[in-house]
Amino acid sequence: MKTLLTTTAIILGAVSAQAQTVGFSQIGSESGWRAAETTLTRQQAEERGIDLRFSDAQQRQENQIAAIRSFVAQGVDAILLAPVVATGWDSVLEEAAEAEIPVVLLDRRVDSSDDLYLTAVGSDLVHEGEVAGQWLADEVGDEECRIVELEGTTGSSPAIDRATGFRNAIEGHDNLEIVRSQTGDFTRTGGKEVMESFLQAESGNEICALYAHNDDMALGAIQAINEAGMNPGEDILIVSIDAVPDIFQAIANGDANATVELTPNMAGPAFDALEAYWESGTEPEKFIQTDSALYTQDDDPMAEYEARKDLGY
Ligand code: GYE
Repeated sequence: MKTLLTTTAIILGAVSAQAQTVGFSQIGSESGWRAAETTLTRQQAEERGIDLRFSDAQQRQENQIAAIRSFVAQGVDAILLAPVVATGWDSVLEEAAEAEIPVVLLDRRVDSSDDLYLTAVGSDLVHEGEVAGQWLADEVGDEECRIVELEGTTGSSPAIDRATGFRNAIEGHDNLEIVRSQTGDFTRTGGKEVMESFLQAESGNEICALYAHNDDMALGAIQAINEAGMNPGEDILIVSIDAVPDIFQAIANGDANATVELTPNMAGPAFDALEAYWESGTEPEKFIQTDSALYTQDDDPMAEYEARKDLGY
């Protein structure tokens, strides 16, 4: 009897662990933040005995749709999706729903009906833009300030919402004006190239501040500003979003001024929600929100750098 129970327990344990297979359709590795998200998702899956099937979409929606279809065909137990853009997901999400495979969205949103996914884990993207805009408004006071903006990937929810949030915050501050805005695709190279074109186009005119939708673009822009013989963080104020380690080094050097934190650990809350759902059918909230703290030169940037530098950025 005793041996039978032990064997059953082992089999059951093994089956349930083996059964938890999760497909992860990741956008790519356009930024240090996304690389850290991938690292932490792999770590979280390993710690929980989840078999993670990873797919890198190289920034292309069609690759993500193909990956989701392949996960459905494999009969995985859940799908994690970081959607590169906000639109065009209805049909593939319907296919996963028909196969009764729960989908959890990570860090970005879709415009599909929320009954097509189990939950979405992410920050309040509009609020992030508002925090950045409020910091700049407080920093420059009544001074005239001509702002250039490095936008994220066109059509992505962070690019749309962070632009909206920033404009909400500077509304009513007539001394603050966005004079140029263009996508740098969330990459350092994109940030550098577009900032170079802003500096050329605005030569002779003063650029007071740069608002970048993520730190990687800001770090590329800092290079461009330095190469143009100007002082980033002084001649041009710089505020961005993510809180990657390198931006804290730049803040410590005076090359950048402020960043809004976005935790790369989206998988923790996502797997918690999935485990409760698998175990007891508990339906999570439709949106699991992560915090968005502001960091400036007053927040011991080198200590923040040290705390983050080994997190897989
Ligand atoms: O801010 C950026 C990445 O989707 C919110 O994507 C995320 C953004 C993040 O490229 O670094």
